[in-house]
Amino acid sequence: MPESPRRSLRLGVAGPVGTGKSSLIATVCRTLASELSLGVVTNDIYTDEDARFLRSAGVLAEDRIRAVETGACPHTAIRDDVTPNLIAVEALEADYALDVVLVESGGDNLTATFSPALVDAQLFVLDVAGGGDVARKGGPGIARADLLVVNKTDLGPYVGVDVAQMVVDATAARDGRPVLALSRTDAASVAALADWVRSVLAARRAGTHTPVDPGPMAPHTHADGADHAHDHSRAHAH
Ligand SMILES: Nc1nc2c(ncn2[C@@H]2O[C@H](COP(=O)(O)OP(=O)(O)O)[C@@H](O)[C@H]2O)c(=O)[nH]1
Ligand SMILES: [Mg+2]
Repeated sequence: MPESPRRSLRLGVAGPVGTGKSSLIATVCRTLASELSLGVVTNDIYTDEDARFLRSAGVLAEDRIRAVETGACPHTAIRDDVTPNLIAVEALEADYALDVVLVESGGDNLTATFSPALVDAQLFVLDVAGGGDVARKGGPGIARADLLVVNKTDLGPYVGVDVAQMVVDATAARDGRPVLALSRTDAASVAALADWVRSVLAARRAGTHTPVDPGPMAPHTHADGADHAHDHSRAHAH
């Protein structure tokens, strides 16, 4: 079936809680909203906190920012059953002629990634405050997301992290895939992030962008054990 002319570039933003995903999305919107038509879908477990934050940042019209409440473990909604997210993305695309939709994951551990059924490309966000060794721990997002962001580089001196070394370690874990050292206080890094979004959009429009599945989650258990009723055995065996 031919793709709808209104189909946007769907860009996933994954990474642990607090690494700066919502802030990064706000920065992308602030930087690109004057040249591209943008929309955002957030994934919160029980609230629409991220959508509220982004709406209050005032970077896009409020209705261009939609919340999906996942109600369970966030990686389920971006990987195993992407239907509620796809519905939200397609509704945005139907309402606006969009160039790019950014989908923020609910924030999980180091191993949650988006299914290529939901997004065309994805960023994985780490921050320097999470420790300089985190990039070496690997995992599908760190190793194979389309772009790895090492965020909050401005905090390096305060948390005793050598940002340059962290970028070297991250690059080594990625087999040549790109790593971006980012801080919202560093205009050059923000410009580089915007350029990356533009380049993926251009590649997708030229038909030269191939969505990549970073791979399933590693086996894991959940702290809430017996009460945890979801099943994501398609992605991995417990
Ligand atoms: N110092 C610094 N703080 C940042 C930066 N980006 C985000 N933050 C802060 O990090 C915290 C978590 O950011 P948020 O975007 O909510 O993270 P999320 O949970 O991944 O969506 C907030 O207090 C942000 O203000 C940055 O570039 N530098
Ligand atoms: Mg957030």
